[in-house]
Amino acid sequence: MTTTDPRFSRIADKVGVGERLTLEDGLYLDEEADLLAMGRLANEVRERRHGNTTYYNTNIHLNPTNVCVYRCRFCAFRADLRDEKAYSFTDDQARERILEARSRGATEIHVVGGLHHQKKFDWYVNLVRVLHETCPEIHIKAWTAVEIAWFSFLTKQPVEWVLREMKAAGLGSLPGGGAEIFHDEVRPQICEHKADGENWIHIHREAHNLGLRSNATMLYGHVEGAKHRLDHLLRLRALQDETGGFQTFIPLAFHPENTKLAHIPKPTARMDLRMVALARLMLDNFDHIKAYWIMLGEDTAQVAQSFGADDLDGTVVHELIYHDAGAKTPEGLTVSKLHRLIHEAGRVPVERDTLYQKVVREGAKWWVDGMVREPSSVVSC
Ligand code: V47
Repeated sequence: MTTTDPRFSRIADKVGVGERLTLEDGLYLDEEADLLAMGRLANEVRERRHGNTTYYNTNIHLNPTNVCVYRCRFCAFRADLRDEKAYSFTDDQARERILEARSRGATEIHVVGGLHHQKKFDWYVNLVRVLHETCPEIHIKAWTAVEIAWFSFLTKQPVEWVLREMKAAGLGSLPGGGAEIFHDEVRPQICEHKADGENWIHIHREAHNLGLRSNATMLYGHVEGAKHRLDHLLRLRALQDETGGFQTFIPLAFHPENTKLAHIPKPTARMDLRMVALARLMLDNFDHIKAYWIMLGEDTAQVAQSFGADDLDGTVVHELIYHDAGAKTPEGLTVSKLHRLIHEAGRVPVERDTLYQKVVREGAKWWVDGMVREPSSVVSC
């Protein structure tokens, strides 16, 4: 133990016997606790759940359009219709992307983008259909709750209808984006007009009720404070108690470059590690905490594996949202590089698919060597 603070000891005792931490415990951990002591405690929880395993997946990203009706102050990716950088994928481009995914041996395509005011719901649902029909074996993790809310607005149909349509077209699960910070002291300051915290929670509840799994995120390091972060985590924990439908929590560090909040410095590695540990300790009903290497950077993602994280996300390949905002990481990583990040952290890499089924491949080489790899078998973790 690196601290003698009795408040920390009480929290450690609770964690030791699996007792749930309170809002007050969370505020103390966020604002005052010794970082190394907290990291060690979070690491104990992580090792109790996952031993020495760190998960990763072979995936590819597709951001079908950057044109967006919203003007989120933290976003560097969005464009107006007539901007030089504005783009929208055609069906052929979508097909090409998923065929690239297949040729790289990907088990997942991650699809999120802007809310294009000239595209109808059909354009979005057709994209999922095209991807699914081209490569039905690749899991489609698509649309943040904010996009689902937009589709419901466009069609004047309930969220449940939107989700059923998407599922019928081939949607496999929902990513965790669009959550930002739920608290209404913060949300209007960073993403005015878009689906509020209650709506985000409602959409994930509906998805879980339809048997779709989803992820959850929290964007930190901008104008929020500890009480907003804790409010966010506790709302996620409450929904998870209700549905059990979340798979993983991903703390997302704000990247300020090219955004309306460019004056705010990027969170430090200390804050990044504190958020990973805080999430592992507070979200006692989440199986996984993801250290998304793209946004943490490879170095911090390595250390995060000893601060509560058990997953690094994947190969990614085409990343725009963070790179438009100044991320210095590569846009993708090879499987062998991911293995290195995990091995060097003293962990054992295990490839998973989107639903955390273990992927077993045959042969010693990976797609990085130009070989087509399809999952040879998938077994339950
Ligand atoms: O909702 C946008 C964030 C999210 C910036 O579910 C920014 O597996 C920092 O949710 N600085 C989208 N963050 C990405 C996302 C995600 C990523 C990886 C895996 C999964 C998953 C989900 O990115 C947005 C927003 O919170 N974001 N701009 C920025 N400048």
